[in-house]
This record gives sequence, structure tokens and C-alpha cells, in this order.
Amino acid sequence: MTDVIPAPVRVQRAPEENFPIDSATAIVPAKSPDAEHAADLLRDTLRRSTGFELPATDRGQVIELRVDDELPAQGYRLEVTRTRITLSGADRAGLLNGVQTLLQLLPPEVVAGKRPQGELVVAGGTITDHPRYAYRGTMLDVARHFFDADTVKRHIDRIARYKINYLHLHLADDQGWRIAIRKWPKLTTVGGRTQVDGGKGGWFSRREYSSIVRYAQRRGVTIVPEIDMPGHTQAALAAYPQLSCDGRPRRPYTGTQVGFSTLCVTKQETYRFVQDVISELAELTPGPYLHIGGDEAQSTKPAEYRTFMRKVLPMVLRAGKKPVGWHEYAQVDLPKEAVVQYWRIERADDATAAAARAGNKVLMSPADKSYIDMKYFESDSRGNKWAGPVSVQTAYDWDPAGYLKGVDDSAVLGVEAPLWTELVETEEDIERQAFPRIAAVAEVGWTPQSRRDWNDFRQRLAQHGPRLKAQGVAFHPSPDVPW
Ligand code: TNX
Repeated sequence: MTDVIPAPVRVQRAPEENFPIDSATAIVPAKSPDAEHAADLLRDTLRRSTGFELPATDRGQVIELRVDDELPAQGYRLEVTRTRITLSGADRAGLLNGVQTLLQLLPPEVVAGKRPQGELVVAGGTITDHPRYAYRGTMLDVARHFFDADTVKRHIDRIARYKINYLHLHLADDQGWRIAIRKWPKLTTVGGRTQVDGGKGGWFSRREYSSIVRYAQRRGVTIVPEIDMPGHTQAALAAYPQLSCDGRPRRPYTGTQVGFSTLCVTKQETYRFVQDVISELAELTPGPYLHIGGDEAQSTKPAEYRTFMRKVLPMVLRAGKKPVGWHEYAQVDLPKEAVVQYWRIERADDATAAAARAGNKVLMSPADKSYIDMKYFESDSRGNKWAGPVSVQTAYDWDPAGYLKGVDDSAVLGVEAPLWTELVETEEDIERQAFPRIAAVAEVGWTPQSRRDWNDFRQRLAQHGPRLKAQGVAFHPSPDVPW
């Protein structure tokens, strides 16, 4: 109970009250779709590993799941006694968070779907828990290198274990367009056929993309789709040259420079295009957010950039979504729903601070703390280096509320760890860059600052080594952790 990551708000141990799980254990949800949903996920996981039936009959050793709307949003209470486990959740998210905690109280084999050695016992006591921030996310760049739907789903399983509840997918960049758009088919058939270093690239059909969205939803993870605009658009221009001002043919780019491409901000056709893309993407998105990029538009004149954003932001609102953008877009007056994602390493940004003052929420992704594409250490042979290195301790030891001048805790929506993939080519590379830093980011976003301590975290993280190993996660065995 004391090794849970992210660390819960409150843990009271009751060593006499350990609860055994065996072939006579039942999983009993209250009559509520949320409780039933969480119960299914728990039952599936336990069944796969133990082979126990775990029926929903309320007798004997019972794991009960129910909604308690007095609990804080996304929060849960897990009470373990000798004869009964009661998991109460504020809502569906709270119940799923409680399930993840319960799974962490079981041996590593369970989440790996393998038969556990010895008896299965849940430690007795009570955990009362809720997140510091509503948004705890990570981003995967499927544009620089493409990763297929199954790879993304496996990644979702691994991040959900640490109560990460948003996965932002960077779906288009100079090197590739990765989501099928019905009205503009060449985006993928022309714009999706390569990647960094000229590999074959790829893209998600609408059906594949929706299957990722549903898979994530079932595990409490909301997908945030991003189309980066007006820069980072070489792949779109290769597919439709009329979207550039000169109209000249281009090829999708296979290098790693940034800042050279832009949609033509003065053409009507550009806005027809953007409107279609936003409408179709919104249709595929049950979540509240749609990300429109807006970073590093070095080939767009500042006045034209502002014109572009002023036209595009309302399109997102009209499609029923809240816009998210990289913090450069805070140069325009944002609608109140718009979220600003801060990604630089400077401790002050006037436009972001002004947006926060105006009531906009800020998503914290400072590159020197949360960029998991960075090297872990100076001589690391893998990873980007412009903001790094980002060690496990660096990723852990900071406070999102104190980082940016003029952006206090009440303006912070949460934290997100982006994984850019210029140098990430395989699933193993994803795992190595993400783990264990994702666990650190998850705790930054979840646990009250007053309960966070690096020395305590590294001890707990060490206990997760066997857990990650059992699941086959190729994590980086960082030397600052006593594995
Ligand atoms: C900056 S962060 C970028 C990306 C790169 C990344 C590499 C941001 C909004 N833009 O285009 O992939 O650095 O770390």
C-alpha cells in the first residue's frame, strides 16, 4: 500500500485486514453503468491472470464497486478488510483510478496477464485519493515516425496504469499526415507515405482511429487529436499544393528541421480546408479538446499568423470542442475555453501569463522538465538535446504551479509530457523514452505537492521495476533509482 504511484492523498494501513483473492471471490458492481464498466475492466484483468471466474454474486469474499458522488471528481476510496473490498468512485474516472490502485496492490504478474506465484493477497487498509490536476497527459508524435493502432493501444495500457488520463496524438507535421480526411483524401495517400529518414510512413483510417479512441476511453484515457497549423504543414502542401501561396509542388519532408512550411493564410481555400479537417476530426472525437498546434510558425508573418488563428479558433468552438494550442497562439485574444500549452524552457512568457490572467487554463509541458524525447543524461546515445537532459529526478522534482511567472496553481489545468519522435523509431524506443519518466510526470500531476518527495519517490519507483519487467516494458534503468 505504501508503494503506489502516483502517491495517494491518504493511506491508512490495517495489517490484520488483508483480503485474499481466490476462486471463491466475487466482483459485484452496484447498478450503475460506471460501476459495471470498472468492474468489467477489473474482472478481465484478474481473469486473464488467475483464471478465476469472479462472478457478480454477492456472497462470500466480495469486491464491491459503487459510485459515491460526495467524493471529489476523479477521486476514489478503496477500503480493504478481511472479508470485503469496497471501491467507491466519484464517477467513472474515479472508479477506474481506484481499479488501477487496486491492481498495483497485487503482484506484478497480474497486470502482465501471467499467473501469480503464491497466494494473492490485497493489503488491508484504506486509501482515500483524488488528483491535484484534472489533466495528466502525455503526447505521442505519430507524424515524424508513424506508429500503428496496435502500438498506440499498448502504449495506452501502459500509461493508464499510472492514471494518465489524456493521450494527445500529434497527427500531422511536415513529415506526414496520419489521419484520413474524407473530403481531402490525398492528405494521407500522398501526405502519409513517408516519415523521418524516408521510411514508409502510414496513417490511420477513420475506423482505426476510432478504435484507438474507444480503446482509450474504456481505460479512462481521452484522446486529444492535434493538427499542427499553420506551420509544420509540408505534408499537407505536398498533397494539395494550392494550399501554399506559390502553389508549387512539394514533397513530404524527411528531415528534422522545423519552421519552413506554412499554409497560405490569405487564400479562401485554406479556410475551406481547415474547416473540413476540423469538422471531420471533431466528429471522431468524443473528448472535449481539439489541438490546433500553432508552434514555430516561422514562415508565417506575425500579422498573418494572428489572422489565421482568429479565423480558426471559432471553427473549433463551432465544432463543439475546446481549442488547445502551443503557447505561441496566446498572442491572439483567446476565447475563454482555449487552453494554452506551454512548451518552452523560459520561466516567463507574457502572452501565456496574460491569457492566464484572462481566465484561460494553462497546460504545463516545459521542455526542460517534461519533454520525454530528451536524453536522460548528457552522454545518452538516444534522445533530443535542445532542452535536456531530463533525468528521472528532473522530470519529478518541480512544481507546475511555481514554474511560470504569473501562472499560479488555479490557472494550471495540468501537466503533459510530449514524446516527439524524430529519433524514436520503434515501440521499444517509445517505452525507453517514456518509462520510467511517465511515472514521475503522473505523480507531478496527481499528488499534492506537500506529499511529494524525490527520495521517497525513487524508493517506490524501484518497487515498480519488477512490475514493468513483468509487462515487458523496455524501461530505462536510470541509475538514480535503487532498482
Ligand atoms: C520543438 S515543442 C517542437 C517540435 C519538435 C521538438 C523536439 C514544439 C511545440 N515544437 O516540433 O519535435 O521541439 O524536441
